[in-house]
Amino acid sequence: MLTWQIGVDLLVITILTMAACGSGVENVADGVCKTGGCGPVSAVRSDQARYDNYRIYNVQFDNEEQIKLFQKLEDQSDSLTFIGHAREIGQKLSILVAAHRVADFADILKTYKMQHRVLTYNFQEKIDRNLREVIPEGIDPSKYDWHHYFHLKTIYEWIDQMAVKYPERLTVLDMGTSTQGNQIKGVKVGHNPSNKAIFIESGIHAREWIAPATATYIINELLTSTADYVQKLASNYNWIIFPCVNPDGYKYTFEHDRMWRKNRQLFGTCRGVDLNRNYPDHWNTTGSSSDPTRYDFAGPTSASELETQRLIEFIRNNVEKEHIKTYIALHSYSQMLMFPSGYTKERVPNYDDLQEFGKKAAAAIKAESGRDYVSGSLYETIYPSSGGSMDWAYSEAKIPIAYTFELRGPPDSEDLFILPAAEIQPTASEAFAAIRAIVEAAAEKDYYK
Ligand code: 0X9
Ligand code: ZN
Repeated sequence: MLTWQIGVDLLVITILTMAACGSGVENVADGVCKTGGCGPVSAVRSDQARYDNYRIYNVQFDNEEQIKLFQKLEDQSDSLTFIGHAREIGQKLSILVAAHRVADFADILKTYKMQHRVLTYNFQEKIDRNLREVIPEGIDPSKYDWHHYFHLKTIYEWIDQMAVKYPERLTVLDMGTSTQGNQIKGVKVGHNPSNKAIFIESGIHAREWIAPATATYIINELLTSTADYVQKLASNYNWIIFPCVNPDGYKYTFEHDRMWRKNRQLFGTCRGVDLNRNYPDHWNTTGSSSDPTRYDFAGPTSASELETQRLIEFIRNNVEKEHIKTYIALHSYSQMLMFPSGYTKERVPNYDDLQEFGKKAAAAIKAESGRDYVSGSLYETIYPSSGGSMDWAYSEAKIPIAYTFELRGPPDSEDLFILPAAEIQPTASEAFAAIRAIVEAAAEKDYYK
């Protein structure tokens, strides 16, 4: 019976796919249309999450009653995806509301007289458009660019190809494997053993596709740009860059759920640890959850996850040897440049320097693209959270210049994490301008002596 049902399922999928594409099932890979004329192909996959008629609301909290109500609401419901938690008066929060909860949710807003805006009426449209911007797996990695999004496999093949092209300047690094056995691959650009190193981590959150794309953009710039300042950055520093430190999650966003954030560790009936809550620095003390169903689940214990252990081990083994003096974690969205700490409002010893460099970086972005980025300590800027990689890198690995970037879009983005591919290049370019500003300002203050 089961076999028969599966057989029918597959048949229906095949027929629908052929009809949708008009030219055969071979045009569809991983829910992505190769010809561009397929429409929302993901609709025909039986095992892909869909967000048809899901709405994004942006709500504002004007009193304690509303805050308490929304804290309760988040606790009670898995059909409301909160992008952050309800915390303080004046705060604005985006919430993705499942289609079947729209009426109920609108009623709550009305009943409690809450200021709000609807940012998006059908979130699936955003996802469908975004999936059409993905180049199918299996393409020649020389076609890699910053106008589309790419599968993990293609990113890794592109890295290997760049290593062949630039053998003197690029070394492929292997951090080890993830929970599900995927490689965590990175690069070192630069070979002068006395250079100080800049470490960049991205993709710790699976759905933030702009982060790995920005990391590969920076690798490419360092290797290919003829601009004077880039040449200088490439020859005066070594760059250690891991574009995808959560490969299982990243793959899952392409294959099953565009909104997945955590790793894919199994906890009975649900999965995933938020790897940016799993680090052993004031682990699970604030802004994280002990519940594995939550998006910010800190894990069963600190550093419980293989991906966390791999990164910690890599940094411990290399921080001295490679003179790592700067740690950058790339995320999206909200347009923020944040430094430690995440878990406390107490200021770190070099707060003033980090604030000054952050301000310079935000000014560099403003000058380049006109975009507004806010800088400040993580606790003050976005929300309190503990167990983040940046806090660990700063406090335990003693890397004195540490930032977490929240890349585009703006805090009230209608796309949430689904940044249109047309914005990859400008976003990556402004992020690189910010890193340049931080590195140059830190150099002036002798952080790389
Ligand atoms: O919540 C997060 O992990 C980050 N925001 S995101 O929307 N990209 O998920 C920012 C906070 C990072 N927290 C620490 N590093 N402590
Ligand atoms: Zn993130």
